[in-house]
Amino acid sequence: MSHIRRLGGGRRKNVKKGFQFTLMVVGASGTGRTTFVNTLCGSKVLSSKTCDNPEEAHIEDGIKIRPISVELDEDGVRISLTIVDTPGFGDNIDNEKCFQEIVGYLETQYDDILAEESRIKRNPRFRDNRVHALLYFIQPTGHALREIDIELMRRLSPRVNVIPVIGRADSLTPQELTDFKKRIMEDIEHYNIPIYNFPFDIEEDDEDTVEENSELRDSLPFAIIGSDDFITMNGARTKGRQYPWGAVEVDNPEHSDFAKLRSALLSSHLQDLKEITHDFLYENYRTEKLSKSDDQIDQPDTSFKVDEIANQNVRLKEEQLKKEEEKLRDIEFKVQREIQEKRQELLAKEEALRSLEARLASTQVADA
Ligand SMILES: Nc1nc2c(ncn2[C@@H]2O[C@H](COP(=O)(O)OP(=O)(O)OP(=O)(O)O)[C@@H](O)[C@H]2O)c(=O)[nH]1
Ligand SMILES: [Mg+2]
Repeated sequence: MSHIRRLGGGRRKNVKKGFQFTLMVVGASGTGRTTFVNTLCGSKVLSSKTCDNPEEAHIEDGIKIRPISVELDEDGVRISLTIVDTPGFGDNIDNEKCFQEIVGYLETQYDDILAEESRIKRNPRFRDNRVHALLYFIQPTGHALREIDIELMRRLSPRVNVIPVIGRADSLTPQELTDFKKRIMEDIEHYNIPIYNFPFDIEEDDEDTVEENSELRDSLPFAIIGSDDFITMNGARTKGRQYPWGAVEVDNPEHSDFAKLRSALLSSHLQDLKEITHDFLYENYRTEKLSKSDDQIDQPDTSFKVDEIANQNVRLKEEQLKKEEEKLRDIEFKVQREIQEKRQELLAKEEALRSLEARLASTQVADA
C-alpha cells in the first residue's frame, strides 16, 4: 500500500467533538487478543474465554463476531472506540468457516454503507460500522509466519488496514524478537501482502511525518504485551506482568511496542486509517461490487449472443438438409432416366427379337 499517499492533516480537526474509531482483533486462539483489548481500554471490557467444564472443552462454539463500544479519553480527546473481537482460530477447527465469517463481517459493513448511499431518503439513525484497522495477532513462535497467517492476512488486506502484531511478546528475548520481526516482514514482502505499513511520500510529506512513519514502519510487526494486572515499579503503579525473575511493563518502550501502537491507533494515525478505509478500501469494494452487478445486467446480452449462435446453427443445418434433399432428387432423377433408357433398350430388343422371329417363320414357310 506504499502507493497511497499519507493523507494526514485532518487529525486535529475534530479534537473537541471527538472521534469514532473501529478496531478489529484477529488471530489464533490464546495469542492475547482479549487481554490486549482490556489493556488498551483500561478496563475489563471483554472477558477471557474460560472453560470450567472439561467435558465441554471440545465443543467449539464457532466464531462469534461481537462489536462492543467504549468511550476513551486520549490526552483530552474523546474517542468512541468500537472493538470487534473475533474468537481465535486453532489448528483443529474448520478455519475456512472462521475466515469467511471475518471477511464476511468486513464486507457486510461495506454493503450497509453502499445500501445507505443509494437510498433516496437517508436514515438518520444509520451507523457506519466499517472497521478502520485490524490487528493481526501472530503467535510468538520465534520461527516465521505460518501458512494460515499468510493466507488469512492475504484475504483480509484488500478489505481492511491490516496491522501485524506479535502477541505475548514477552515470551521472546530481545534478540529472538528482532530476528522474528525481520523474518515476518520478509515473508510479508515475499508474499506481497498489502498490510498497512504507515505509508508516506518522501517528496510530498513533511519531514516529521516521514520520520514518524518510517519509525513506525520499522517497528512492524509491533511486539505486544498485555496485562489485566497492575504492578508497582519504583513506587508507581503501572500495568504489567510480574514474574518470579522480574517484571515487564506494558507501557515501557524497552519492553514492548504497546505504547507506540496505542498512540498510532488512537491519535497520530487514526484519521489516516479512516481515510484509507473510506477512500481506498471501501472505494475498491464498491467498484468491484458495482461492476459485478453491471455484469449481471449485461447477462441478457450474453444470452442474446447465445441465442444468436443457436439460431445460426439451426440455419446452417437447414441449408445442409436442403442441399442433401436436392442431391437425393438429382440421384432419383438420374436413376429414373436410366430405368427409362433401359426400358427403351429392352423394348427395342423385343422389337428386334419379334422381327427376327417373324423373318424366321417366313423363311420356314418358304422352305416347306
Ligand atoms: N506472557 C504473556 N501472557 C499473556 C499476554 N497477554 C495475555 N496473556 C495470557 O495468555 C492467555 C490468553 O490470553 P487471552 O487474552 O485470553 O488470549 P485470546 O487471544 O483472547 O484467546 P482466546 O480468545 O481464548 O482465543 C491468558 O492466560 C493471558 O493471561 C502477554 O502479553 N504475555
Ligand atoms: Mg479472547
